[in-house]
Amino acid sequence: MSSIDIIPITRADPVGVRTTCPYCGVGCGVVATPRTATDVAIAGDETHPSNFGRLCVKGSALGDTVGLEGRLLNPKLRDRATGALSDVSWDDAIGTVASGFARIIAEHGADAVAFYVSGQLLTEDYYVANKLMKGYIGSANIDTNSRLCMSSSVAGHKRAFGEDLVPMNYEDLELADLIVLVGSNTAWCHPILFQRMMKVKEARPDVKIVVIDPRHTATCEMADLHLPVKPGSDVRLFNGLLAFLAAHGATDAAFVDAHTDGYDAALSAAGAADIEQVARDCNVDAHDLLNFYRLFTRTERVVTVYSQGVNQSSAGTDKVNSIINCHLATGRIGKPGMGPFSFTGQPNAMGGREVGGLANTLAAHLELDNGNHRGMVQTFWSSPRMAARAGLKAVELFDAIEAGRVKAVWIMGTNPVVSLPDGDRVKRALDKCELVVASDIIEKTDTNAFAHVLLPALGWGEKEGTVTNSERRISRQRAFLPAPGHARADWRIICDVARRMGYDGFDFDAPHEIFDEHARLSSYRNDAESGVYRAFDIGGLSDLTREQYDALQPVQWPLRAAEAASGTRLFETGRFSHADGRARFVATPPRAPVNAPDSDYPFVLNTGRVRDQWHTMTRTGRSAKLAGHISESFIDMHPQDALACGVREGELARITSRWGSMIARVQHSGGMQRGSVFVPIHWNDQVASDARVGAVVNPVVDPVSGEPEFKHTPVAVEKFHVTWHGFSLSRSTPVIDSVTHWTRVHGDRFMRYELAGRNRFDDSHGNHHDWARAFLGVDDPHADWIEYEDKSAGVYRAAHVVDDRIESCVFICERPDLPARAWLASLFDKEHLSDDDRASLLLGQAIGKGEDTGATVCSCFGVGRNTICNAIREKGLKTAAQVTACVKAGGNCGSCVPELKKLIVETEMAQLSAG
Ligand SMILES: Nc1nc2c(c(=O)[nH]1)N[C@H]1C(S)=C(S)[C@@H](COP(=O)(O)OP(=O)(O)OC[C@H]3O[C@@H](n4cnc5c(=O)[nH]c(N)nc54)[C@H](O)[C@@H]3O)O[C@H]1N2
Ligand SMILES: Nc1nc2c(c(=O)[nH]1)N[C@H]1C(S)=C(S)[C@@H](COP(=O)(O)OP(=O)(O)OC[C@H]3O[C@@H](n4cnc5c(=O)[nH]c(N)nc54)[C@H](O)[C@@H]3O)O[C@H]1N2
Ligand code: SF4
Ligand SMILES: [Mo]
Repeated sequence: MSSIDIIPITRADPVGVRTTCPYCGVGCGVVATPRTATDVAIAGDETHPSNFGRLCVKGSALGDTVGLEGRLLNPKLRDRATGALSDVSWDDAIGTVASGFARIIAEHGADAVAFYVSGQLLTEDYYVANKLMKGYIGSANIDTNSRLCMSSSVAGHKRAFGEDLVPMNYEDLELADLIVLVGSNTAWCHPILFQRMMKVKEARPDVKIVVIDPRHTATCEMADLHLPVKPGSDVRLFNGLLAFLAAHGATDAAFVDAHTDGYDAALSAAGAADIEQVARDCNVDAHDLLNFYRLFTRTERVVTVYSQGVNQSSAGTDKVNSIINCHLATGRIGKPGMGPFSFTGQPNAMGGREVGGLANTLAAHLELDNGNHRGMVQTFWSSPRMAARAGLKAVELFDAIEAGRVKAVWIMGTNPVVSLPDGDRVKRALDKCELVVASDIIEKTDTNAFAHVLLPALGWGEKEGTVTNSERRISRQRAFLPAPGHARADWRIICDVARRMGYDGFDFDAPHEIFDEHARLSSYRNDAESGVYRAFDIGGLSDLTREQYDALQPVQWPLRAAEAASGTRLFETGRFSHADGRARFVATPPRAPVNAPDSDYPFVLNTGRVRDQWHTMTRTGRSAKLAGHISESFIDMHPQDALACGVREGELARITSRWGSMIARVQHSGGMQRGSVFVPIHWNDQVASDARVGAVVNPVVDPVSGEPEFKHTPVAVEKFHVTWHGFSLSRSTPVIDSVTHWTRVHGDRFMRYELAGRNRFDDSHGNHHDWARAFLGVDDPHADWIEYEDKSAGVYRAAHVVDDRIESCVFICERPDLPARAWLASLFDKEHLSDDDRASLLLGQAIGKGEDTGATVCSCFGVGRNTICNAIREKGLKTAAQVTACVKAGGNCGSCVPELKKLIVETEMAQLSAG
């Protein structure tokens, strides 16, 4: 392995660098102050208009994730015979990629190669990737994980507005009197926007919040009304609303006449305003439904927020349009405090859409299926060719790879083995593919395991560029750390390959040059007369010098060259982007999800996110602080459903669909309706033995957008039998192959493994002692080894001590009834174990250290559930603010406040029923 160049930071007086959070689409400003190359102080940027200084728990923990552990720091090639990876020079790596792509294009045509990119790339990276594939290679086989995320919104916006436009500003959330959250767990997924809404609600208690979600989520803790709809029934609900608005004379006929087309057809497709019938179809209480419809009818200032419960559906695009229809019908769009608001998932979902990173779009909001647009872009680029038709959308793309039609793929900044539906098929496809190239910051991912060429990219804090957030605000990501090892910026890697393939048009030396080209293209012939008007125009940001680009303040588009100010909400003049300037209603007759539950697969699998993890955990998974909240994957289900499946809370179960299976621990959050199960998306083969839920998800897609139906797969649930449960904490990696089921959890000074096994511990199958020593890798017979065994109860505990410091320990029990992990973890902080510590290891519980604090609720201050509930009970606390004052929980980022509210209610209920 070649050496890792780490340039030490030797600033006597560290300077904070203003940058943007690399996680969600809220796009919060961060001030990062590096103290060393791996130690960075993180604070919210008070001047940033997204967050005004606040950060959620993931943002606050960014400092934990910048270390070099696990980083990919050298280009690597895989030996096809042995499968081994070896370091190569950049020159070799770029040569291998360029010649590999060129050969396959020469032999099989441009459509035999593809890029699969990501809404986490910076706009500059994305721009050159798209330019290379569409304008130089001449294929549109570039698609992105935004296909899995925002493509139904993109398609819905285009149908309604004539362009992919999110008209809203964050401020509109504060100006609204009613906020409807559809398929959005805002409290966990867009926490800073959630906090902004909560602040308004505190100041103006009349503001109403309605949540439409099959699950009772943390977001519901703050809602006035929760409609636990039948999964997939949103179109029916909003069609019913449209009919209700019409029946009650609540539409804005003047707006509809002046600015829209298609109202009558949409209304007639919506069906009758029959509350009872809609309530039955959506499986909600008719009274609650009527309340919602009335609230919507009488409140002028309504914002309808939607996220993945809407987009990730086989009717995703129709869901989007059924929502927009209600806003168009009431004229509630383009005005303060009202409109449809698609919250974007990834930090640069919007930037990717601006540069046309989807297989069916062109750059700068131009259309691939429009010959005029194609000609314009080709002229602007002076490129040798131009893709003539739409390329393959993500799911189709991997089908084509499996079928051998696409023979080379370059994956950048995404982990499709984990995140695409039918994940085992993705594995098979990549396994067959002639040339798989992956650019990542981490070496070991489920996807990189299939790559022939690994390209080390610069990560957050090392790279320079721009991102665009949910309200169309462009912010700079700035570097504050040195480039580690041989990692290079994504844009540079792409340009290096393009140049090696012999293409001009990629002679960029710095990201501001790319941004300038992007800005100029956005305003190129962008006027009403040319017939290619589009609202996306950042001509006002052309010609920025490097210094101006470096100093760029967060700024919203549109920002036309002639205009000094930006930041208006869109559609204020009632003009939309269709050629005639009018918006379109879209008729959305309700459709049932493609795959319905049946007797073999009786439950609907819903998948989504948890508060403290980001996607496939390559970054958040490295933070011990973030691991505390939820450390293992789980299957959340209704207790009666669990009973029917023969599983109890805390036990392991296997979920199976027609596509695949996975294993996780059953839990009852109390928020699931009967017939539905929920599993988080984050855990994968790097961190668990069998917890990749993507393997189970059906590959059904929305017919318009191609977005997968991640929220609706028919599945069966059965108990996963094991003979023992356990966990280990160790400073070095244990021999995990001998364990049936495991999950790895990052600790500060150790790795924790949650374990379960099927083997018997007895004289003929090997005893606990031998197993534990082999597992922890202790072969010295004289090792300092503390051990306790109760054969009749199937309980075993052992610890290995080196120089009076704990090295590792393992706890085993026949039942899933194990001691708390927190006090054991604290032993790893000690240089010397006391006699009490040794005794407590034998006893399996802390001696004289008070209570078990329970699972972490507040990650910032590490406050556990039991501590919080005890304080609520003993001190009679009634509000989240009182809990914060008493035990600190919720006092930093505030992400746990909805959970504090839930614990207050639960504790009060428990007290009532007890006494
Ligand atoms: N903590 C955290 N935050 C994140 C991310 C993360 O990984 N972790 N990822 C970011 C990204 S890329 C994205 S796209 C966003 C996603 O943000 P969200 O969309 O808020 O998150 P999800 O958990 O995917 O799903 C939202 C909700 O949709 C509900 N749902 C399921 N089926 C239906 C249905 O038929 N109708 C309705 N109305 N609702 C339904 C689910 O129960 C779930 O609560 O989060 C972003 N923020
Ligand atoms: N079942 C189910 N599946 C889903 C979803 C769901 O709700 N349910 N949601 C879908 C959605 S909305 C999304 S957005 C996707 C997300 O899914 P992915 O995009 O697959 O998830 P990430 O873990 O964000 O992958 C990002 C990868 O890029 C790497 N990386 C980080 N920074 C950089 C960089 O600067 N350059 C490069 N080259 N690489 C970098 C990371 O290490 C990681 O491997 O998952 C989708 N999949
Ligand atoms: S809400 Fe949290 S994850 Fe999203 S951008 Fe802000 S700090 Fe980052
Ligand atoms: Mo996403």
